[in-house]
Amino acid sequence: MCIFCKIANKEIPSKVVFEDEHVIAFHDVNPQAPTHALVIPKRHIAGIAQATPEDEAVLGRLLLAARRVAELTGIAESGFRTVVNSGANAGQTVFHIHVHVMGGRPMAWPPG
Ligand code: D5M
Repeated sequence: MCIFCKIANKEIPSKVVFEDEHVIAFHDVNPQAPTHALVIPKRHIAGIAQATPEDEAVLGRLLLAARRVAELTGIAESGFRTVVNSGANAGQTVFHIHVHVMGGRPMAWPPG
């Protein structure tokens, strides 16, 4: 079982920000901003590149949960960034799809 499936199953502890039937959000262990959480589906999907039409609803739920995380962590009004890395070359290291939610500092563009 992958590490994020273990977090979703509570086999590995995490600092949960938000959870419902379909998704769970928790603080990133290696934060890149004052607030940095990850939103994942409880059902394993490796990444955007592996998503199918069956995943349409849960992919929408991830972004709505990202908004909820921003509200709960107090970064919704000041602005926040959502990132989904897809593939090793893009920086994906955990192959269970996750939306990074980052805020609490100004964000530069383009990203590295
Ligand atoms: O992002 C993967 C992210 O997952 C990276 O920012 C570290 C984070 N990570 C890895 N293991 C854990 C645990 N156990 N708890 C919380 N956060 C974790 P990527 O886009 O794949 O590079």
